[in-house]
Amino acid sequence: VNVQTVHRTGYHFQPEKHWINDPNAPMYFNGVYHLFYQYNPNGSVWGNIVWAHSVSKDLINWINLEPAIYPSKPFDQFGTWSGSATILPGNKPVILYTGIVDANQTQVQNYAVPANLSDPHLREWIKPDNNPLIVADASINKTKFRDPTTAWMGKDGHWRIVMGSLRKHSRGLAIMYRSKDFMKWVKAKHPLHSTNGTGNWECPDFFPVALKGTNGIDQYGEEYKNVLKNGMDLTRFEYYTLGKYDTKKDRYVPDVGSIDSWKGLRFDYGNFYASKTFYDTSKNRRVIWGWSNESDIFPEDDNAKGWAGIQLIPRKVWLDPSGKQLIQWPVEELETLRTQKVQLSNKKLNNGEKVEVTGITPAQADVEVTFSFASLDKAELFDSSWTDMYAQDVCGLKGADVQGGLGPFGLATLATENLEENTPVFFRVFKAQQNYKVLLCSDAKRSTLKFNETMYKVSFAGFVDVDLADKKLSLRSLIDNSVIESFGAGGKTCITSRVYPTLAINEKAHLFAFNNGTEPITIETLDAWSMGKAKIQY
Ligand code: DQQ
Repeated sequence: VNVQTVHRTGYHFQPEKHWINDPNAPMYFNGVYHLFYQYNPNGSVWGNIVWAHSVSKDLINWINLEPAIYPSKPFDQFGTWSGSATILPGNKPVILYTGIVDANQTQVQNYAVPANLSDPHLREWIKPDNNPLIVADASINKTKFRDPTTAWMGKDGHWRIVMGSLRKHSRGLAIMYRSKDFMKWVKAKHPLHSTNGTGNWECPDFFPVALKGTNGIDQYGEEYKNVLKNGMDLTRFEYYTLGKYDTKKDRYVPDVGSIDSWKGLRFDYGNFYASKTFYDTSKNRRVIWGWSNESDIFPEDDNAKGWAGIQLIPRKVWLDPSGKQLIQWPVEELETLRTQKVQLSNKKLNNGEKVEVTGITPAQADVEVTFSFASLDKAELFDSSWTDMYAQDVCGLKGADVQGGLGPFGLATLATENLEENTPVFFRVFKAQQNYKVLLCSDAKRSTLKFNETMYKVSFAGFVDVDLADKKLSLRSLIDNSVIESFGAGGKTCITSRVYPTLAINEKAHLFAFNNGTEPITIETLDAWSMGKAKIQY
């Protein structure tokens, strides 16, 4: 099988070749979704970054256009880095992006506008001569000053944006600027928010969520909370807090109990970075896009493939009724790619048993399963020394084949028949001092037999804050050749893994449900679909 194609995805967004990273300026405009993204037109490692541009009617099938923004002016000749779109009154989109102006990576903020608003695809973008709009003042670290957000308007009628930055060595900053006319921007006295100890913030995203329901909001009405998300460039993890944006003081304060640091909540506990949301007026929803890097960490691997990076399936995002976290779910349009369907129900799995899901294409599938169990009594004790550990460290200790009490049970994806290669996605329930702790793991440890030395095969994991009263746990996994995106408990905990099986590829891949805990598990229902290919027109 051709190295270039074997791990290419079937329904995730990828260009024909070369490197991609951050999704930029996603927006819905006049009936069309626009996705821009960081792209190297010359190779499969990061560099020569331009804004590639694709458009879609449904967020799944895409038409690739010419790059929309690329280095060409003194204010961006060393790079056109990430940014966002804002739709101004009068239905006029504008993009703010970071320009790199010299070899020292000095960063400024620029704008671009469509050359022709009546072109349904907005193919050509103009970078007017009054750029840059914002340059760092002496108090700002000018090589860490980037990734402007979508602008929002305050009650005073002035626009606001934030950029990610760093003060001293470890304080992450969301530096705020205000403007009356979108052209002249003035730095606010205080950042919107800052946190010591996180390191530099990249790709901040700041948006309101409704307190009730699953619809998105874009305005500051009465009933909202805010989300602030930041990317940590040191670890390539993002975390978010929930909190309240005080529109008078122009400051954001995370809720008590919303952890504002490395150990906070994540949109995704796996390979997911530089995400960005937008408000989709056509369906009154907020949609989040995330980028997933390869995990074959040597450039030789990406050069051999000829491509690197995918965009994950866009997810609808809303506030959990508890108010303590967000929920994410793949956009409903993805379901149009479902073809062949199989179903299992009421299937009991004793300790050590597994059942194969046949009749679909396991290398390219969408699986939804609900597990139930009779009792919580056999849950293992949660070791108090694990309290300070990351969930992924616990998953590293307690893999899918380490027998437990209530769990591990779940799906073995991209598997060979005997599981010598497989990426298990599974639950494990622990009994802690006061409550139960549910761990969801997506463990790449045995995902491939090849490249053992060079692969980033992490046992990604997150805890799932779920009520076990009904003694059920649900899981959905989107399996697509080299990616598995999993959604635990209806989208409370999401994990993406990138994996490169050598045997479990194409029609040789298998899918199983398994239980390696002493408590018997019942598959109440399992629905699995073969997934068709997304149409991506190059
Ligand atoms: N990627 C861009 C930057 C951003 C980083 C450069 C995050 O603007 O901070 O390609 O992945």
